[in-house]
Amino acid sequence: MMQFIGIIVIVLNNTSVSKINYLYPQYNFSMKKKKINDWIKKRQEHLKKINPEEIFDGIRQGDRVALSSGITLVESQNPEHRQDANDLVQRCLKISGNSIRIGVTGVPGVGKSTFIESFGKVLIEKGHQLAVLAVDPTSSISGGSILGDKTRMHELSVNESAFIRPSPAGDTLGGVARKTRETIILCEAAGFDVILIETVGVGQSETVVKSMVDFFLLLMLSGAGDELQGIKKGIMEMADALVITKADGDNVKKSKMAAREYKNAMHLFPPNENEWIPQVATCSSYANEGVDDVWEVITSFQNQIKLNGYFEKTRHEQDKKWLSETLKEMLLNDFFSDAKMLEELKRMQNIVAKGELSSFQAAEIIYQLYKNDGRI
Ligand SMILES: Nc1nc2c(ncn2[C@@H]2O[C@H](COP(=O)(O)OP(=O)(O)O)[C@@H](O)[C@H]2O)c(=O)[nH]1
Ligand SMILES: [Mg+2]
Repeated sequence: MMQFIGIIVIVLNNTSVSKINYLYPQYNFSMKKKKINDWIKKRQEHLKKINPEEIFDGIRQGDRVALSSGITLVESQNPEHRQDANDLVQRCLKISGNSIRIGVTGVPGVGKSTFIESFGKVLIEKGHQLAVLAVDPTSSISGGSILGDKTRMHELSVNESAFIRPSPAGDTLGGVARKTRETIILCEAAGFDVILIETVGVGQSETVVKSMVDFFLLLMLSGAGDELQGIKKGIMEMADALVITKADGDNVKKSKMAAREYKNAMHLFPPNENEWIPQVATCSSYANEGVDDVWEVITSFQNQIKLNGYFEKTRHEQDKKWLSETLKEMLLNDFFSDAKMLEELKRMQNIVAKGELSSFQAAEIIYQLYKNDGRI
């Protein structure tokens, strides 16, 4: 009887896979499943062998394999790895911080990855070591910009002075951001002195990236209205420099005009506390024009705010912010992974829906229950 059931299950499984394959011939799901399982197995075996002390020694010597293993440890979703990851980050923290952290943002298609490729080459020629990270909360759903980035950053990805790591997968933007922040520390400990963080322009991710970088670069297209570009005024206000991309061919004149308009618009923004005046420029990654100038702007920014103390001050403020953010994330995870609390929440949702209690009263009751459970 058991064998019989087993056969039926297999037959059903095969049918459903071939049905999916028939409906979506562009994807081979049975192949994909095997590939994913192999990858997970390989990753788990790899993590078993990881020893934070050895990784730290490797990272300190600038060993890329060790750095990749360290990042894999930091990114691991397995709670058993958390302590080792914390140990590693703690060790790296002591030799980190000696870098400029740059956030690069703009709507998809504006030319971020292509810009990073040519900007990266400029930096490497100047003797810098460059790490490129990404914060893309959509990458775990869509499969991400990983593929696109690898092809756009072809030369960088094979250069010994550059290290490219795609966005970590995660359920929440907060989770993705925490992992990226820890990855910055690991990269710095490995000797990378310029950290570029590419973000997809989807609103919230910009704010999160702003809170982990020293310099925030906003790339814009000429000719497309602000609304079209999905860029909110708030994001323009966060920018330390605004660069109009693709200023080549027929686009040169339009780009210069757009730059002038943005310059005027930015005069109206309130002045920055660090006294930096945001710069507006144009560039073409294709023609390699204006790319050097962006680095010059960043260097003068760095000189100015190191001199007036805001470089350190901002980093300390960011550390404080991240302490509370991480704590919030931990508390939320603790609550929402508790079956008893979730059951109570569901019960209260029904009561609130019937109008027997207000949302606030219900929340208070659940919170008290959580507290009395000794959770806080
Ligand atoms: N003409 C021109 N096209 C560019 C330039 N930079 C990028 N592109 C093109 O714009 C498209 C989007 O570029 P990509 O770097 O992937 O944008 P991202 O989505 O912001 O990372 C690609 O087709 C690029 O080839 C440039 O400097 N000039
Ligand atoms: Mg990209």
